[in-house]
Amino acid sequence: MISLNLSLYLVLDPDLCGGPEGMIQTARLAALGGATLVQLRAPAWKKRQWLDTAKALKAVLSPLGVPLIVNDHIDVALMAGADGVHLGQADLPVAEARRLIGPEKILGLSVSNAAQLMAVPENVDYLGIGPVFPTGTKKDAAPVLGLDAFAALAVSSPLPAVAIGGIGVDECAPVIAAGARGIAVISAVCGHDDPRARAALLREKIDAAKQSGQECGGNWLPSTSSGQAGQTDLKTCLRQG
Ligand code: TZP
Repeated sequence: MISLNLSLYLVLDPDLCGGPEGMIQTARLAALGGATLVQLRAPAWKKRQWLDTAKALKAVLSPLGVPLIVNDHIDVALMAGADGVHLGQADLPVAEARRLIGPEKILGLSVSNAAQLMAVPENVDYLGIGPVFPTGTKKDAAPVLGLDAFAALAVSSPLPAVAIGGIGVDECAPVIAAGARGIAVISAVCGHDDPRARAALLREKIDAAKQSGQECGGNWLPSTSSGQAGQTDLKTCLRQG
């Protein structure tokens, strides 16, 4: 599989990023600033717009070594040569999506509660868990989890998880300490004057939080079996450090 660094996952929104051109420009600048993964997400668009924009994004992101993920539309991902797809709970089933995209591409799945987490099928590479905090960006978002419920899900997740929903600069450290492998953001980068500087600042906070976690034993990532005890140890260590 393409190497997967979930640290700073930029999700592009046409309204907040200024349409297709703004999305392409934002993606390029954010990747230069430290975004590690970019997702094209445009629920209101027609397919041709998806395809044209996905191809343009792939062209700017490939030279920078940043994978492109396409939300929902497997046909668009394949035609554009994207690096993976991200599915919501109401999108096409994971098993069939995997069959279409093959074993090498990245496959992500959104999860909003414990029942969905328990039901995560095989063949998924990462989870997006949220919304962790209130967000104005996704109108039909699931109920807000809050940090503690997010931590409970992240700790019991069998897969690396990114936190999504209402995350800005100040939320990076708490969600990483709660077990996120990275953060996924829209409004924290899209629509800002300087997306490159925003991405760099977010990356700095994320990397610092991961570093603190490692200094606190490094056994707290959700893909390990440390569970709730590891989480408590981490919190204690971070408070002391
Ligand atoms: N899924 C859950 S919350 C959300 C999505 C796509 C929106 C996140 O946007 P923001 O602006 O980072 O809160």
